[in-house]
Amino acid sequence: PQEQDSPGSATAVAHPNIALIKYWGKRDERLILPVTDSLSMTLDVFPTTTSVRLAAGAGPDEVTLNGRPAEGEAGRRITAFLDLVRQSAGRTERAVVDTRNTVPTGAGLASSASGFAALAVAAAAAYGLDLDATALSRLARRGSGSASRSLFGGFAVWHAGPEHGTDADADAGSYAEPVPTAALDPALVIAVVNAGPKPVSSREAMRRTVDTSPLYRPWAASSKDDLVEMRAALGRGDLTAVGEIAERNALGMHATMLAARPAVRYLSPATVTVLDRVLQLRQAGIAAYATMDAGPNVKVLCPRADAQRVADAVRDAAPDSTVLVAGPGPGARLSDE
Ligand code: 2P0
Repeated sequence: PQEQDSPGSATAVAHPNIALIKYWGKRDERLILPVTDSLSMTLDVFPTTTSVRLAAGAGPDEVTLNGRPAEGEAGRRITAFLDLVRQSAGRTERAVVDTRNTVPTGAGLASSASGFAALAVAAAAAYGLDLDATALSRLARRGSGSASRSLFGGFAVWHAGPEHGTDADADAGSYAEPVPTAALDPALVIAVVNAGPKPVSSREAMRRTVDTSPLYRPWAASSKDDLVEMRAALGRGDLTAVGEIAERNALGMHATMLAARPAVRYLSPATVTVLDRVLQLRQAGIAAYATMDAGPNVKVLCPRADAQRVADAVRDAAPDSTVLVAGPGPGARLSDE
């Protein structure tokens, strides 16, 4: 509900989200339409702050990422996204974009989710597009699929949208929305075992998995069932079931990649060490469950009351990692920074 700073200029903040039911695979690369629905928790750590200011005169957009000019693929994706916003708004001004990530970029820690969610909110306001949260979610999706979910705080589901029909129907049907939950007090213990950039982009890895992995279709089918069970578990506030479903869905996703040709393997020895410790925690009666994205880092879902004990155990298992405790965080919004 905040007002933008001035006409043609706006700043937005967004947080990353971690999927408990994963998005892995597109059915349309241009529109970023996923094969399956996915469901995530938005975090209260690692915000991205992005400002967009319209500038007079011809020339390319100026994009700064953590104080340095954005180069290569990152710069191209941001410009392509701004082109889409300009086209929707019927405007032509170029933009000066300044974005600050507090999370390592490209390390499987959802920097593109917070990044494109913040950019969608700031750019829409700067170019005078009056969009509600659903429309902003759809727009953010065009930057990076997972960004559609960071429009919302807490738990959000991203609908794949209708498989048949026109592009316009598919686009309209593919957005995120909040998921109703009973009282839950979850924490996500994040073990950053390696903050370096990933060896294969998730975009390329998804494409290769869909095109070559014999395990892809079975996982996509089972993910539909996982989503139904996950919604039910959230609805009754059953964090143990939420964790169980999330862990099996993530391991299944990694199995699809391991079966791709050539294989995509994001998990490292440190990942497996942490997974072993999570299993030991469960044997000791703690409802701790792991999920991993396009990188070796492990996120452990557990009751908030157990988060310190889980964090200590993970630090002990992987002494070279950085471990922090996150909770559910807010959706993307304009800021007066
Ligand atoms: C997710 N991931 O659901 C999944 C799980 C990584 C593993 O979304 O090509 O950066 O920009 O739509 O959203 C990472 O992929 O991919 C991702 P694009 P994105 O969070």
